[in-house]
Amino acid sequence: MDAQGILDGNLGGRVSRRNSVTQTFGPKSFGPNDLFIAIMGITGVGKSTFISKCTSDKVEVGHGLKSHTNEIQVYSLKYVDKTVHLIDTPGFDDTYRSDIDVLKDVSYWLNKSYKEKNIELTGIVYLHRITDTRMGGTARKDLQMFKKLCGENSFSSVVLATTMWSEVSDHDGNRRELELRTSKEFYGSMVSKGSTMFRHTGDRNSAMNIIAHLINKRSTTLLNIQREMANEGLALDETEAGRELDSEMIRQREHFNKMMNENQAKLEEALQRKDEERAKELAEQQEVLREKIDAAQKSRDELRVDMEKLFHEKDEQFKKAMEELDTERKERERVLEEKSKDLEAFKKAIREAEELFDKKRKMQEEEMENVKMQLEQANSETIIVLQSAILAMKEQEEENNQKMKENLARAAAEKEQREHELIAAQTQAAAIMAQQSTYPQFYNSSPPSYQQQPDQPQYPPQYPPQYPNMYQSPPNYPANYPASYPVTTGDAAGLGMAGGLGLGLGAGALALGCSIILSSEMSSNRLILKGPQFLRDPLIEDPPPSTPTIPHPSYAPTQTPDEGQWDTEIIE
Ligand SMILES: Nc1nc2c(ncn2[C@@H]2O[C@H](COP(=O)(O)OP(=O)(O)OP(=O)(O)O)[C@@H](O)[C@H]2O)c(=O)[nH]1
Ligand SMILES: [Mg+2]
Repeated sequence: MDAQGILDGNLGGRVSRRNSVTQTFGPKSFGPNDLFIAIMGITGVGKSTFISKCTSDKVEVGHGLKSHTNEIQVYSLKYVDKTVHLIDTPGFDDTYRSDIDVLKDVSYWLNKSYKEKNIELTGIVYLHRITDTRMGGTARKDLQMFKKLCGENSFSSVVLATTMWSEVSDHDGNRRELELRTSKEFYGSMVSKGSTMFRHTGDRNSAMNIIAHLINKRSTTLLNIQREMANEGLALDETEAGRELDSEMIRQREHFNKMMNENQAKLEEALQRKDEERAKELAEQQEVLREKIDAAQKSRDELRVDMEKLFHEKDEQFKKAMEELDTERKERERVLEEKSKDLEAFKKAIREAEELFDKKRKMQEEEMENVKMQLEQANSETIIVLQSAILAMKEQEEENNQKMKENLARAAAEKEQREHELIAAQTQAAAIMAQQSTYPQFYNSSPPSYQQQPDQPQYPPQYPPQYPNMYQSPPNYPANYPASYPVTTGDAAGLGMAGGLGLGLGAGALALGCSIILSSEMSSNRLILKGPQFLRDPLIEDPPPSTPTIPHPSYAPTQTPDEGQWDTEIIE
């Protein structure tokens, strides 16, 4: 493609060159200022959305029916002097993957990070949709698995956060929250062992309050699955979570077996009746059931892996996936380089074409001047010939100029198109790089700083003097604290209703109720203040003057964080 080509309307084919830039990602070590928080819950509860509120990284959020987080991803953010790594986990009931794969992925990450990087979690955020009308089979199973995965000793590092409050009425939300909190089968057993319930209202403040709550605990925890596999050398099927899943699969297999037996009787009956069509249909159903039973058995076998085997299996998968990503990245970089060179060459050709256009126009003008001079000196015989020659030249010139102008305009449009293509190629290359750098194992590149939004308060607003009071949720709110005092009208209705229903809300449960309400209140802008005295709602009557303000111990100033107080160690 050259200048004349452009003026002639020939924009040329794309040049193809092979060239690639390779970039390696080395292992990263973590220090005491690296804190790890896992975000868990069944698929679609809003784990990725929650993370996207905390970090400026692009987090893949699902908007369709298919599950979006297929493997573990780590997103990091700066929080004062800490780097918080949020671990986005795949949810059970994933539409693509079996529960076994999910358990394997989660166990792999937790054990690998613990064994090889000495990483213990600062906390776990377990999300649940408050919109769910009941704790369905999957949610129940997932919660069971989650409890077994963590173990009672880690319950105090768990935040049980409910999402999608905008989609539910206060009445329903309060009722469901109360049921979750009080039922032992749901959160009751965890809350009684130190888990804290939060309402996640869907905004950044709310998400960061939860993160800050866990950071303020200033401790890390060793999960059941880590202790069992990494310390005690148990195979996955011997761990509590593995056993839970195994018995689930046995239940499934028995269920399918029962269905098969029932089907078999129907099949024999159909054969006796010589109802071939029905018999064929039932035989096909039997085949499907047999496949399901085989799959359940295969999954059970897959659970029989110890930590070393699990590492090997996953490392191989990881290596393969990394190689695929690397190939894809190189290809995208090649395309990117090709496109940018192509675009540069094209821009140069356009510049030259514009110069050539000017030159040609000047030449035409000179030629025209020449003919005009001849016309001045012409005699009556040649004057007519010259005049018609001038006319023809003018017409030709106009036509040529018009064409060249149109071709230049087309070239400019093509240039714009190629610029867009280049940007798209850049975005694609960046996406693959980002994927590589956050790929399952560990976050290997420097995390982006937490971006303060101009209209959002700083996290934390004044650090360290008030730290950690501002974000601390009082886990054991004094039982004798007046119920109406820190409660909003909606919450008061909820509590009143709870009392009216006589659900056995004792002082302890009431205390926990207040704790939840405070947690949810803390997540709104207006309540980022210290101490219970600031938590009153203007709509609620002030307590009688005689009511003493009871400072809760958790509001007492604690030590300013310094590296020595964190449980993690520097990893070389
Ligand atoms: N109304 C409302 N919608 C939400 C909230 N959180 C998430 N969503 C929506 O719920 C859908 C699923 O959210 P995700 O963040 O992808 O859920 P996930 O838990 O990461 O799902 P998986 O990756 O499949 O396990 C998306 O359409 C979100 O926009 C919330 O607090 N309120
Ligand atoms: Mg997700």
